Amino acid sequence: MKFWNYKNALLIVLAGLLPATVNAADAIKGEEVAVLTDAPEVPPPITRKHSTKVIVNLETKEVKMRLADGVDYTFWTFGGKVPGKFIRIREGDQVEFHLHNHPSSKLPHNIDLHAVTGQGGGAEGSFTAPGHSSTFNFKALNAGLYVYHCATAPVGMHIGNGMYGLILVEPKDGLPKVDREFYVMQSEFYTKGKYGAPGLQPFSMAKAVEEKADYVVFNGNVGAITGDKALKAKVGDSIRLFVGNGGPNLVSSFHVIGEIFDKVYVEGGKLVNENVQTTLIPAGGSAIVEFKTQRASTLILVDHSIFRAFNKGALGMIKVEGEENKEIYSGKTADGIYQPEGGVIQEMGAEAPKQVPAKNLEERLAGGKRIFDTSCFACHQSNGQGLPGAFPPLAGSDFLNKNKDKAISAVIHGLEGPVKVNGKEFNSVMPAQLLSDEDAANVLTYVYSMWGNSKKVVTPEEVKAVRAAGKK
Ligand code: HEC
Ligand SMILES: [Cu+2]
Repeated sequence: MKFWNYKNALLIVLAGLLPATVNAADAIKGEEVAVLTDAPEVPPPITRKHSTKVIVNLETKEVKMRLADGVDYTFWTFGGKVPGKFIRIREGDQVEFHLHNHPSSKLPHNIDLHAVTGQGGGAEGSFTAPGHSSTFNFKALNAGLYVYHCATAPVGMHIGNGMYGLILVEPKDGLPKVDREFYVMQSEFYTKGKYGAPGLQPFSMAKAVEEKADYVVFNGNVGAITGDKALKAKVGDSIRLFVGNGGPNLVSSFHVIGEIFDKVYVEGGKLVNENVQTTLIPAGGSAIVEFKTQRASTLILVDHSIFRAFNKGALGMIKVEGEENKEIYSGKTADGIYQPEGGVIQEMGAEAPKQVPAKNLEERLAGGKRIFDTSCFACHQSNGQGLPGAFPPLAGSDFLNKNKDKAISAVIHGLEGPVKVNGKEFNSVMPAQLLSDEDAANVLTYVYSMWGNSKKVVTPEEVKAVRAAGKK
């Protein structure tokens, strides 16, 4: 055989071998129906080592649900909740996607999966009228954590009403094993009434266009993962959060108060960053963050665009149970007095500058409103409604209305440990408010005059007496 023939024979053999090996790993073997979960649950990790045909069944549905305490909203959903069902597949899988639009829907919907390489990410093949189903197929070419959303016109309105979720395409070799995985998705809502305005709130197109969100939330409503509904973990657990941002408009500065992310899969892709405090998650984007819990505490999830966290709802919790570890964090070990220039400065904080006392109830209420709007509303919220699981309500609060001295003491001395307000337990810390007797009297009189409270009047003399009696 001539050399030429050898070479060709070799090439032919190679050409035969190469595709064969690629095909063996990539061949679709068998089929399965995808397990879908509601947030904060995540479907179990994929353990199979081959590609398969995955059948996904997802239903669009328009449902009225809670947006905040006393506030309802008609959400448009993938699977009946916001965010939509979590879908977990493996790189190389062949997906047969069935989108069903519930007969009770008022509108047609479709789905654009960012994990799809194809026209409209599937939107073009999935436009579905109420009471109909659409089927399309795609191959999961790229591993990563991807957002999906409705892309029916007006697109902003379908996304703004809750139509988004996450699909994870696990890399062929899987993700490293962790103890707990959670699904968290941020998004905003634009309502006719402002934050906390009660009743069924319609969508505001005008505010959405101006990007003036009334609510910024994790997992579809204010308090979805706080208090009793906090995510739970144990000391020593490795935790992985699949974090998405549905938008429709805002970029999230995702941060967990009290933790450092050991790893961030930046933008939900392959690049891993380490030792990260805050990670930016674009609208229509994601991140995978991982950390290990080292001590018992309540970790607070926030959008560090911080007014969103404390005034619009972008706040969640992970309760980590187990040992406190004083070496990692000691808590306060000393509370000393700091007087670089003698006692003068302290005086100033509490009492000076000398104030003109209120001459009548009207002036007391006006002064009180000013204090409330600067010192109290950030925690107790603008209508005194509080934040479930975090800050007790002042509106209609039995604690407040029952005992004036205790209310005064809470304001001037602070309050910590378990308290019951309207049957709900709070166990947190209210810092002492640095207010003069006059200001404390004004703000409490104002609070008592508002939101169905008992209209008690608090005088500076009463505040002075409680101050003199000291913290009980
Ligand atoms: C940094 C957040 C924060 C600020 C600011 C704050 N509070 Fe509180 N407040 C709390 C927390 C937390 C509690 C519950 C404490 C506990 O769990 O023991 C509380 C409890 C109270 C209570 C008793 C419980 C109830 O709901 O009736 C009153 C009254 C109260 N606060 C009034 C005020 C007033 C008036 C101001 C402004 C001058 C104010 N607070 C500022 C966080 C805050
Ligand atoms: Cu839609």
